[in-house]
Amino acid sequence: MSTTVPPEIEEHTRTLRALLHRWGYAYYVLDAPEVSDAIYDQHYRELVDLESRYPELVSPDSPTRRVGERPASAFVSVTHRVPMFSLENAFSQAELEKWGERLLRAIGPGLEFICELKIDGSATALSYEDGVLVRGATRGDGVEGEEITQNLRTIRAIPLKLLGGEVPAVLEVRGEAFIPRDEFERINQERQAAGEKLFANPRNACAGTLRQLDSRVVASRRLGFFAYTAHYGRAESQWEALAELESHGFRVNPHRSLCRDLAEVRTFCEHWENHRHELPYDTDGVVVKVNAFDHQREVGFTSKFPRWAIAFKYPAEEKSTVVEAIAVQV
Ligand code: NMN
Repeated sequence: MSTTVPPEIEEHTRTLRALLHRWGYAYYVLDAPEVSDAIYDQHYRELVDLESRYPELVSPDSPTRRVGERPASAFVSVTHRVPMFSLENAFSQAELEKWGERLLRAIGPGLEFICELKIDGSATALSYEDGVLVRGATRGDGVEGEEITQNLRTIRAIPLKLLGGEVPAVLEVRGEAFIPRDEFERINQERQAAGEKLFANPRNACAGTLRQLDSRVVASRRLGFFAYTAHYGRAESQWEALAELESHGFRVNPHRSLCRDLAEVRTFCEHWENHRHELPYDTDGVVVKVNAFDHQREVGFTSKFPRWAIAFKYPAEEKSTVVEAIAVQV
């Protein structure tokens, strides 16, 4: 940093940033604000003010750097450090059980499954180096995606810098960016008022938003993010990996379950098939994985998919909203 910045100002800037990071994390990831909006905003404005008075103080991990920058002219292709595979689907409990029984035969006693909600958004890859977010990309074809770092930085639940004392030199995170239902309605109302084409559903709205060349548009929409995979971490199982992601400051979906048998897997899937509409975001199924990484390695991959994971898809629903609306009016 330049010597023209008084050391006490430098120190104060660091303190402000640390406070805003902590309060943003409590607010956006834990859903448990530590201070009022007025206090948060007052400190935020103070930091903006200092950074504009002393541009030497601006750093990429500052909470003020989430607001979007100049529009890009095009997206650049990037090769994922670890390919992003797609999952085999199970469209019925019978198919899911057939998959589970095959694994039971291959692995035997001690096999555990983990169930996670399948969020209906856009799969994205985040790369952290020495704890700092250096790149974010779309899934693309799983091998190559488009670099959309600037857009992903605007999502408040994505840490610009990992939390926690010891951070790995490299951490590859996978997660789902999504648009909550109420935000989807708000965006469509805004588009209708502007005479623009409406988005068909939150998933399309999310994909369309992430491919905006102007990250200020992305910043103006409230996207959410749930992390679900960590590569190069310390965990020995998917359950531990999710806890590790939480310890680094990511939002991980709380509705997950470690299951000792297929009956427990079935109970989880049935529960969420019936209760999914109570969630403020769309889900289209449940991802079931073999929990232990040793067991995952033991069964490996087919030519297309990992053998140790499957996506249980809820049956597609009839579009009955209009009928319901009429029924309510009568
Ligand atoms: O654009 P950001 O900084 O994320 O803030 C958006 C809104 O969210 C602001 O109104 C701000 O007050 C609020 N917010 C509140 C807290 C808090 O701890 N009360 C934290 C982050 C954002």
